Formats: sequence, C-alpha cells, structure tokens
Amino acid sequence: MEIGEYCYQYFGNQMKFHDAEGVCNRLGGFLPSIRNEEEGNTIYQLWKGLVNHPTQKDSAYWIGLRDTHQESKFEWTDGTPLEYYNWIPGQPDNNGGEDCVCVRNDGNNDDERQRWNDMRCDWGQAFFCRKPLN
Ligand SMILES: [Ca+2]
Ligand SMILES: [Ca+2]
Repeated sequence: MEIGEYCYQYFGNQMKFHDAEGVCNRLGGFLPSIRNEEEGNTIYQLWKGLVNHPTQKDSAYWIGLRDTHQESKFEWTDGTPLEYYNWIPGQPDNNGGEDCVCVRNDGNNDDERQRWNDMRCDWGQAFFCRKPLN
C-alpha cells in the first residue's frame, strides 16, 4: 500500500524480530519507525483494515525499535532519531530480557491499542515493512 512518501507491505505470518527486519531489508526497507502520533495511527489503521479481529488481545506487530545494543537505549532500525514515544504505561519493563518493541493492540480504545510494549525478540509477531517511494 502506498501512503504518503512510503510503501507499506504487511506480513501476517509471525516471525522473530530479526528475521522480520531481515525480510524488510531484503525488500529495500525496514520495519517501520514511528516519528509521531500521526505516523503511528497510519500504521495502526492499516493494520486494523487488514486483520479480521482487531480487538484480539494476542495480536501485535513489530515496529523497528529495539535496545539490543545497549539495555534501555532504544534505537530505530532505520536510523531515525528517537524523539517520540508511545509506551503502554509501565513499559518498557525489560521483563525477563525484552529488547524488541511491538504495538500491542491491547486496550479499550484505538489510542490505547496503538501503544508500545517491549517483548522478547525471539517471539513471533506479524509485521509491516516500509520503504520510501522514489
Ligand atoms: Ca531491554
Ligand atoms: Ca514489556
């Protein structure tokens, strides 16, 4: 799907974070970075239009944020500076060693469901790839 300056592709098959990022890299893109509320909402609305049960608690998708290089120092895989956050209250908690971030789709309304949680990188999640249109 083309939206604004980007092309998005959704992968419903659950993959580990680094495998998902590898798929995106091979396509010439990255897992999406989210620079502001509008960008987060764009991706969330895309997701909502693609899945059958958008309120399903276990549904989540990776975004390109991780603190694998240094604990608690989160960085976007595409190099975007981290200037905007939308964590679920109490997150990130690094619970048992969580270094990769997904949109959790848990909550009572669209705003809450767009919030972020750090999770174990080797858990499988759906994901989007994003690349700039040229
Ligand atoms: Ca961590
Ligand atoms: Ca967490």
